[in-house]
Amino acid sequence: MSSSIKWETIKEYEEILFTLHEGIAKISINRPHKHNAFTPQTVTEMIDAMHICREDTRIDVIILTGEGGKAFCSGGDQSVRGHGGYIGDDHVPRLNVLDLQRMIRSIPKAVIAMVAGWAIGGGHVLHVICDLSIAAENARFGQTGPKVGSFDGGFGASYLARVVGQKKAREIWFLCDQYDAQEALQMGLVNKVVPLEELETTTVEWCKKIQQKSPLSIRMLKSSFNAELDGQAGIQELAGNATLLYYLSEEAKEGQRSFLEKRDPDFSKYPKFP
Ligand code: S0N
Repeated sequence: MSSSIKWETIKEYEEILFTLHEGIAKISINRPHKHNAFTPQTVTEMIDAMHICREDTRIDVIILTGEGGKAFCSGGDQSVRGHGGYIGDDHVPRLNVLDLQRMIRSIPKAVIAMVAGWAIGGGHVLHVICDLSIAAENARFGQTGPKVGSFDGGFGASYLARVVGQKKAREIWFLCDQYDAQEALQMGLVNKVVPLEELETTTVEWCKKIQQKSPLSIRMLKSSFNAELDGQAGIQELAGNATLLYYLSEEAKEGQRSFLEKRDPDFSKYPKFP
């Protein structure tokens, strides 16, 4: 999956790589010996990287992927699954991938899943939540929960059903079958399929197309797509963006100025649109 694109390290971690190329951040799970299954530490590192992606104004678009070309992510690492969650060094059981899911969904920048090989279980859910998914021809998709004693009834069920339809989503979960890249394309689970050797260059091309667009427009669209599905949290996200836009207006600034200048605000000159 390697390409000639030069990535510079943003921050060093133990279980992920976090790199940058011309405003494009890449978060890559680096556990290819386990098909990039995630531990609580992997997820904590991904959450930290996502925080940086949100705050760092150099970053426009985020790619989520896995190292090695054989797996995007095979879900929770079953060898550290304990009583009530996945167990890290602190011996506390966690399902912190749910926090990561919400961050991918709410970060006001496009997140693209770059999928080579397996996207299975909780790894499949991660790509589903991303705004766009680009798959290599070797990509394989599926859920395993009912086989390995788990399920994701949140975005993993309801949002999947929004993406592929109720019948297909139930088939994916109830049968635990695996689907190749072309099948995934046909069911609208991915946006594009390319040869493995073109995966990174195509994904970066898509990122660059997004980078040329209005960031506020992309931001508003992402929260608009989320709003209806995400209930109060979705409305909060969209409304937060409306407030951001309002803060940019002279009308809102007059309100702030009048307070600081200890006078009544004069909103009379601002238009009342029909
Ligand atoms: C991906 C599969 C189909 C690939 O098969 P293949 O090619 O035959 O490779 P293997 O020999 O099986 O794998 C290579 C090595 O990688 C290890 N490995 C692979 N996946 C995992 C994994 N998930 N955990 C630990 N190790 C893994 C193999 O063991 C092997 O290593 P060696 O050679 O040393 O034995 C196949 O590997 C497969 O089916 N993997 C398991 C997929 C799976 O069931 N994943 C877990 C599903 N559940 C979740 O992801 C939970 C998500 C979650 O946290 C959650 C969140 C919200 C709500 C609920 C949940 C929940 O708990 O479900």
